[in-house]
Amino acid sequence: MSKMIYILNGPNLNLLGKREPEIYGHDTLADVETNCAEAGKRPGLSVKLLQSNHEGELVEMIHDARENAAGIIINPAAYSHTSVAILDALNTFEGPVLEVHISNIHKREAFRHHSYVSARADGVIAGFGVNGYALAMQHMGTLLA
Ligand code: CA2
Repeated sequence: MSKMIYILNGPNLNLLGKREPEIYGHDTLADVETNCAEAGKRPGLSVKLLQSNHEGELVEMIHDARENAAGIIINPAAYSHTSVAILDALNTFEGPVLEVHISNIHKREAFRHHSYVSARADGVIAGFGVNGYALAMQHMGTLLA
């Protein structure tokens, strides 16, 4: 049976592919889900991609993952830089957590250089564009083999 991976996305990422393509590219979250499902086939992983603009909803998605997912890939978006609540929720999750940023947060404004989530993440990918999600899926396959 395949192992379920939750791919969680924070605020404004519903606009992916529709605004600011010079920073975030042309692919949409639907494309990300398709690419991650493809990347998960060989290692036997299935994916559920979720997005919310609300911090508490993201916390509840992580609680849901505690019961229903073997691993979490998360792009917390702006909450990366502010949310102790999301960090605390991730600390209650027992499986691997991989953090993805589409842009290279270290090349951008100083306030984006720190991520609370990185204190829990088993790995961080930044600046690989939306391909970072599929790369994280590949690594998830290794971690859960
Ligand atoms: O590079 C990333 O993936 C970020 O997590 C994206 C966040 C930003 O606050 C982080 O510092 C880095 C912003 C997500 C906004 O998403 C949009 C997508 C398309 C158009 C407009 C916003």
